[in-house]
Amino acid sequence: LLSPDGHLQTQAPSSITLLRRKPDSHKGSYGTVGIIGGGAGMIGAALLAGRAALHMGAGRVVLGLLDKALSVDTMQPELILHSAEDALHHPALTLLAIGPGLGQSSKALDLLRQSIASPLALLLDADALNLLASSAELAMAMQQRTAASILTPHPAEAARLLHTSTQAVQANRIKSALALAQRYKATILLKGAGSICANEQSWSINASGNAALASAGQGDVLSGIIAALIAQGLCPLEAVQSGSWLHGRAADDWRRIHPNGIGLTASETISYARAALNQV
Ligand code: NPW
Ligand code: AMP
Ligand code: MG
Repeated sequence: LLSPDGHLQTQAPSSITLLRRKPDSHKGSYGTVGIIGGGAGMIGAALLAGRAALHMGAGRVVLGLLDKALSVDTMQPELILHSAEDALHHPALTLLAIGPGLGQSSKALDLLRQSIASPLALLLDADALNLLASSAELAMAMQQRTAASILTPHPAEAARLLHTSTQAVQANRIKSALALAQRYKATILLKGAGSICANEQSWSINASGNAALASAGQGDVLSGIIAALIAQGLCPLEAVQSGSWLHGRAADDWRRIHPNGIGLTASETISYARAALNQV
């Protein structure tokens, strides 16, 4: 790791302005996000990611749910719902995001193995990271990938991926993010206050966001946001920088009217992030 460039991101990343709509565009112009997750008891995580991707401008969102209890999201009927296997092989996907509510069953492991072997850009979050951390074979497969890989761990997930402790990750967050980028040949978002965006060449610290985001499902929403930005053409580093900035900005805007920062739900964060995207 030869002292790569780094900076503090205090303003909206300029790549957000690349997301303007052309007058003659159509839904196919804005990509199709595939999201694999939503195992027993955790369908909500996949729904949050899918709803966030729609609100952040993805042309279409296909959810592949492990738990087949749901055939429509009545709160968000725009979402296309499939079994996880069918979604994985959907012909129109621009990228795959796997992990929100995935669980760690043998079926989840098999879906992750197939996703890593896919030629599509791939975002790994939540249980996909936990499964990756416990398989040397999958870690090696990450090195063989030809398309982009994006990992969005919180500190505990990062510690599992680096086979170290959460305290060690937090004691040197930039070094940990760079080590993850190298070990998994991926763009990294190491989450938590002051999220680190990194690839093997560079890093930045996101300055937006606040402790209102310390609530269930916020990471699942952020996965959907980043996936939508990639579907619309941002490169992985731009997408994690812009996505984490917009997610943080959503919480900062919400906190202006809720100054103690208590009670922001992940669902509510989605519409604030959409407003932030439309104001840049
Ligand atoms: P502690 O011990 O609480 O202090 P896990 P998960 C630590 C799904 N979800 N700094 C934290 O530490 C996800 O998508 C489903 C330091 C704890 O030990 C996953 O698939 C929802 N430590 C699955 O649940 C909504 C930090 O991480 C550990 C930290 C499991 O994901 C919720 C917890 O992490 C959820 O998203 C920080 N900034 N942040 C649904 N509605 O369906 C976290 N930790 O054990 O990986 O569990 O993140 O909840
Ligand atoms: P997850 O743990 O996967 O649900 O992700 C939590 C999300 O909320 C990540 O984007 C974190 O960066 C963000 N977050 C949690 N706590 C804070 C905090 N105290 N300050 C800023 N962002 C936070
Ligand atoms: Mg999470």
